[in-house]
Amino acid sequence: MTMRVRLMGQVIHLHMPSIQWIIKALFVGVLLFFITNYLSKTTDRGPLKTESKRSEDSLFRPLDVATNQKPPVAGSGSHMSAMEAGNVKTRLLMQVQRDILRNQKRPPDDTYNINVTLSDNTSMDREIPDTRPEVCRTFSYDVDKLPAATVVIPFYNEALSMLLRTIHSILWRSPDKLLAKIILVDDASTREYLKEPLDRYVRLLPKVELIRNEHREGLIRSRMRGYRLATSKVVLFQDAHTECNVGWLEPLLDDLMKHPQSVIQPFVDGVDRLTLEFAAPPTYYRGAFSWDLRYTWLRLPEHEQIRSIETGQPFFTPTVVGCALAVRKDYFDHIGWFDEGLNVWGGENIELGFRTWMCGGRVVTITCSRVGHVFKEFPYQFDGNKEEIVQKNLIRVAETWMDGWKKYFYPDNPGVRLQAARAERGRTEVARRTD
Ligand SMILES: [Mn+2]
Repeated sequence: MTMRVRLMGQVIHLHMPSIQWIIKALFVGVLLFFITNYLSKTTDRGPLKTESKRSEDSLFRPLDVATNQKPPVAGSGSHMSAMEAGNVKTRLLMQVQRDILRNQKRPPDDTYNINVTLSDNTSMDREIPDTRPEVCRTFSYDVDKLPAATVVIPFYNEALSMLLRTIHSILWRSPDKLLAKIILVDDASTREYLKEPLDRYVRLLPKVELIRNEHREGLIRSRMRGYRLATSKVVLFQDAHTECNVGWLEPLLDDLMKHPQSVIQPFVDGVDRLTLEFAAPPTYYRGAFSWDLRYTWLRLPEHEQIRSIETGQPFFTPTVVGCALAVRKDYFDHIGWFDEGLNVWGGENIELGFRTWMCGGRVVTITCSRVGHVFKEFPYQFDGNKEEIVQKNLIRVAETWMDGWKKYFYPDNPGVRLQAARAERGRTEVARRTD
């Protein structure tokens, strides 16, 4: 059977088998088209699959809740935070963060006395409740008229994620213009994760400088080392396990502009050492001291607390808290810094409180500035005998500032008597040996 087809004046005889072949060829063609199309799509999907696997694998997922949350913001209106303005390579930063946290070799949680496992798995940029009194949110500050601040953070064998969260919270919640620098002072830490891994991370962050002590210097001398490098008008000293809340910086700077002769502190909120919950204390406290010169918290009288909550105004504080304080550089130079004759830790905040008040300055807590602090059982690690070092410091404070009031310090302090006795025994032994 043939079919005659006229094509361009020519008559073509087509045999049926040819027609069948043409139909078959067309069918195969269409089939091939669909197959290639399908294959090309699946090849496209290939890398996507790997990509999503990679991002699942990334820091965001296993290590935190981070990406599901809105980033925290700097306090003053549309001002960019130091982190936002810093052109941070977020992806790289996250990769390095994951890498250094996962590969760190650290002792178990109880060595730190905090839940480091939870901290490692919690976002460095987590959102925390705004604990300020309502009225503080209505205040606005002219960022252009406020001075910039340098934050000095000494650390010794700190948990890595705690330290990073401290830095992140400052970078996210400080307007770029108001943050001059963060100076980290490594007080000769021995843990490896604070060496090269931390260097690598810090290089990716804006405004962060890391210096290291060759030998243990203690908290006080480490702070002073950082202080001497600061060139901004205001300097803040902060612990390496703290978390700054929204709008924390502006009220501090504002107060120091209005009252230059001040040593001030933010209102210290609590970060639970086991649950990491960030919360304001149920009642307001101020830093004070007992007669043995230990730091204590004294409940603020009710009328003072009400006034502070309603007006957002600062309240007077006998002594400064250890974990976060701010001072103008010109004033701190004038009153003579921390007493560097004090060793490691202990007494320095009471000493600074005494000195400031007695030299005509003022110490206040800024209600509208909130900084969370992890209260650990051991505030700072000691190389030597902790009690002995602290007692020695306190005796120095008492001898320097208490004059006639010393008589209340010594009897109230059995530790000092013990130490004095031990020192006496030591002297006798040395005398016997040198005889
Ligand atoms: Mn602390």
